[in-house]
Amino acid sequence: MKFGTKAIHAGQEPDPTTGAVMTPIYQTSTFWQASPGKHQGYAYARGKNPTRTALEKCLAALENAEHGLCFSSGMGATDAVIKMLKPGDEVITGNDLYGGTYRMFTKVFANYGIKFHFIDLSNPQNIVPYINANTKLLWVETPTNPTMQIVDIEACANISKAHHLTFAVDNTFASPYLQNPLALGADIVMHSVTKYLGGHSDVIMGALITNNDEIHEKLAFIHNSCGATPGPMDSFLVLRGLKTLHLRMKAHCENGAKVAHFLKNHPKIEKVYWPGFEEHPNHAIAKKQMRDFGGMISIVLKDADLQRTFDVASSFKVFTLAESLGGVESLINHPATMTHASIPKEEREKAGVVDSLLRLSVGVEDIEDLLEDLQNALK
Ligand code: P1T
Repeated sequence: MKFGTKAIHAGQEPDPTTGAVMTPIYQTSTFWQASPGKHQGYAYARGKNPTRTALEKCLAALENAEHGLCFSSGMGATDAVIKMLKPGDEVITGNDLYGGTYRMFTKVFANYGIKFHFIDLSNPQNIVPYINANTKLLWVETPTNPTMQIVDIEACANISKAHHLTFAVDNTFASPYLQNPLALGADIVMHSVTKYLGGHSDVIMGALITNNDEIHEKLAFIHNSCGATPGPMDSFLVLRGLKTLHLRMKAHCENGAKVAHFLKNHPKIEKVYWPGFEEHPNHAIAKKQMRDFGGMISIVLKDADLQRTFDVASSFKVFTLAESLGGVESLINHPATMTHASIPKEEREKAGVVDSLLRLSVGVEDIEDLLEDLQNALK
C-alpha cells in the first residue's frame, strides 16, 4: 500500500460490533473479564485501548514498521527511551535539539547518573571520539530544531551498529511523509505527534516506532509501567488528522519552498536556514534521505536587537506567535525566549540560536497571504 492509502486506512477496520466505519472513541478505563484474565485482548486502558491500538498500527505502517507505541506527549516518548538506560550509561546527541529535550537530558536524567554529550553531528565522524564502553545510545534530531541542520542517518546507523549503540531518531520535523529513519538503519523513531502527525494544533502526543522486537518489549514495559499513555479522544483526533497527512505535507513543502526563496532575497534578513537551498551545508544529505524539504524555516534578522526581534515577531497577522509547529496554520516562534529558553545562552549560540533568530512553521494557507504578512512584518 502507498503512503496516502496507509494514512487513511492502516490499523482501521469497520467496528466489529456496529460496522462503524470510523474507529470509535473507546472512552473506557477498564474492560470486562469473563473470568480473571479471560478478556478480549484489553484489560485496563493504561496498557491498551482499542482507539489507541488503531493509531499505533497506523503510525507503525507509516514508518513501514512492526511496532508503534503512543505516549501522552513527545517528551513522554523520549523519557521512555532514556529509561531503557542505567546509571553510568552515556548518550551521544546533537548540539541543536528541541529545548525540552535538552532540559530533560540535563536537568532530569543527568541526576540519575546518565551522561550526555552534546556534539556537532553535521559530520557523523565527530561521534567516534566520544564512544566508550559506557556509550549506549545515539539520539539524533534531523532536521534539527531550530537551525535545520541535517544529520546523515545512514552514516550514524553504520557507526551505531559498529559500536553496538541503540540509535534513535527524532523524526518530528520531517514526519514519515518526508523521511523514514528505520529504513536507513535507525533502531527507534520518535515523533512529537503533536506536530505534523496531529496536524491541527489540538493534541499533545508522542510516539515510538521500531522494527526491533526486543526494543519494543522493553519500551512497552516502560510505557505500561510508567503510564505516560494518551487517552482515546486524543487518539481519535490524531487518527483523523493522519487522513490528510500526505495532502498537508505536500502543501507545507510547496509553501515552505516559496517562503524560503522569498526570505532569501529579503534585505532585512541576514540568514535563512532551510535544507532545500543548494548552499545548505548538508543539502546533498537532505536530498538523499528526505523526499522534500518541509515547511520549517528559521531566519536571522539583520542588525536586530532583542526589541526589534520582538517587534517583528509580534507584528504578524496571519502567522501566529506561539510555540509548536506542524499544524495547518502558520506559526512564528522566538526560540531564545520560548521553545529553547531552557538552554543556556552560550550553549544555544554555539548552534546559531541567537537572539535575532525566529522560527517559522509554514502552514497551508494561501501563499499570497503568507508572503504579504512576511513583507509587512519585516518592514
Ligand atoms: O511537545 P511534545 O509533544 O512533548 O514534543 C516534544 C518535542 C520533541 N521533539 C521535537 C523535535 C520537538 O520539536 C518537540 C516539541 N517542540 C515544540 C513544542 C516546539 O515548538 O519546538
